[in-house]
Amino acid sequence: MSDKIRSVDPATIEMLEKVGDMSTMFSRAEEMKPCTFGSEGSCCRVCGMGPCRLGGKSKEGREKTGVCGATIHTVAARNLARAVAAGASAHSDHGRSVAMTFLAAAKGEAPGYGIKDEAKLMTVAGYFGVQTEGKTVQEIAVAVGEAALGQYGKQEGTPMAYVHRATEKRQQIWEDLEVYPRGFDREVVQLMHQTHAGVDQDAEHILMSSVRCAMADGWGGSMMATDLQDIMFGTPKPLRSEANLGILKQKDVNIILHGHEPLLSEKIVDIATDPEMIEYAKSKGAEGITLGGICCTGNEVLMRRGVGPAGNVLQQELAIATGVVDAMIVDVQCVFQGIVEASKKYHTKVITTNERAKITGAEHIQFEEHNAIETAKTIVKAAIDNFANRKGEVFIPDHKKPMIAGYSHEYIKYMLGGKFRASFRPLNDAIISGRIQGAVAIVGCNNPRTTHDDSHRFLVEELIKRDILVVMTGCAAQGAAKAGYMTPETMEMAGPGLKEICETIGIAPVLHLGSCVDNSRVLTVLTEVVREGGLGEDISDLPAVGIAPEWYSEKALTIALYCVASGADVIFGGVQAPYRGSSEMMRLTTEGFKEKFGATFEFLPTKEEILEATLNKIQAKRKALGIDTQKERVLFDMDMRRELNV
Ligand code: SF4
Ligand code: MSK
Repeated sequence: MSDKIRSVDPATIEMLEKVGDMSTMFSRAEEMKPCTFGSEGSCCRVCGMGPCRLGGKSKEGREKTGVCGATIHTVAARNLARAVAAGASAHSDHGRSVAMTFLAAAKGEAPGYGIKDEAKLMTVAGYFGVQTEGKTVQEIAVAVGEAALGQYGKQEGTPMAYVHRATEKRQQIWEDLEVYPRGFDREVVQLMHQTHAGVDQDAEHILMSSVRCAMADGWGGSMMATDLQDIMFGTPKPLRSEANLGILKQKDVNIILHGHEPLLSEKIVDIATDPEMIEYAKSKGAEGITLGGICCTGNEVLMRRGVGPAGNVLQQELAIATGVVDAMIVDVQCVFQGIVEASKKYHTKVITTNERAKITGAEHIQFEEHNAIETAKTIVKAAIDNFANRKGEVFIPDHKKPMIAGYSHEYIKYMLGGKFRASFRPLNDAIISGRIQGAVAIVGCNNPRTTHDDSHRFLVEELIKRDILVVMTGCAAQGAAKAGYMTPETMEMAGPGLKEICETIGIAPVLHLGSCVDNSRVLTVLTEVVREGGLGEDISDLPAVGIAPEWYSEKALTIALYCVASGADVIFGGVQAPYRGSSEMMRLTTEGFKEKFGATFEFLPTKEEILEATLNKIQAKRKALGIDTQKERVLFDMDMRRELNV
């Protein structure tokens, strides 16, 4: 074992002690030294003349190139492009499943699914140009479902519909730079074509195509996933829950919902809370059924149903090692093969459910939207029947923290202005007056190559202390929740201005905005803040930064590119730029992006450097807006009010 601190999360620390020399992501990361060429993006293996490892000089003193002559810049750009295409595909294929289920539900072909938020359906119909007058809700839903699915196969003509939700200034930038996405599938396929050997061999051109592909996700597939899920399952509103492995109960049947898509897990929540099923669990000797989430399936059922997050991505094997997880139900993304090996030591049934993802050694129960309730019943029963098979030492770390989740952008707006005057005005005013200095989105994963949850906690603490509002998604949000930072009490840790605003509005200074696809909610909030006025004309004017301090996934790279293309500065930490072997790529993503999009994509090695850079960026934006001096608060007396009314 190395000297590196593996985690700052007490439940994780205790579980790692408990499992001893069991193989986990933590131990394997210590055993597996990353390959330098691969980690810098300078290894190309896209054809049979290679693999070619670039970097350094040839014997003759020339920059090394591949057998085909490709430079390190081309190779690094190609590697990033393929990661972005994969990341975008993961999010947006999730969006496609949601759109297909949505359409089936609208046509009455998916029992168990329906429309929970009609108001949002009408709003979304507007984005797609669907006429609503004189039509039934069902007709509108069918038209919206078809329009959403149509975004995937669009070939040319007008860009994907949601890009028009951006500010006019931003849309113009996209048009000028030709990064308007045409249709999701086209952007991914074209990018894969461009990165085939002997096609696109210009780093900047490959990079801009990667941006366009990421845009098709951020302002397309991901945003549609969020919207359609909200319409079907309800737009989140704040609710209470608890976070960390301590939510598991020794005497209950414990079911973990893990992955990213809420289509099946929503139904599992329905079935597992059904009194008949609870009786069935009791008939097998359990006291009840406890559900827990991991990763973003966990975030989805947390946001809408209050299911507690049992942990974030690095805790999936450790959850099994508690010995009390009777079934881990998984769908897609961030579900690691190590859980099957871990499950062999205990009794946990790992059940794969999605046609895209089987794991050798796991049981597969295929989810079909046309038969969702029956599938959910079969799965919950399988978990209950497995309760009697527990083996191995049981240990549930006694760590959990209360939390509030469920901050959709609709709710944030409502919370700020009330039902009849829902508006971002109070937030803009608080930023202009300096009570809130800016906003930071801390998003993304955990990575065993950096201390688990450490940067998330550090940045939350340091930012709110300096009057910066923090919004979070993904595993980062779960990391903060496990530290107890997602409760109103956290305002005691906040600076005086932020504290005052939180007290007035009745919120915590750290808001959970949802899963990874819900980073689209961040784009929506930023756009609405710009539209509200007083803080410039575009997202690039706002004192706002996006950070993924513990990223691991290709999806994170996609998110970074669409956020930068939208005008938001992005900083990553932990693992460094996967294209750093190319000085040209490093320039293009920093100075180059600044010139084009008004924002940069940077990788910084330490949490302290991330904090410093974030604060500097926020202050620079405040200065440019002319709001860098904190304004004195003026309390109006009656005479002054009368004067105002004149
Ligand atoms: Fe090597 Fe060029 Fe083939 Fe890449 S495309 S593996 S650099 S020969
Ligand atoms: S689950 S993509 S580890 S945030 Fe969305 Fe967590 Fe990152 Fe997966």
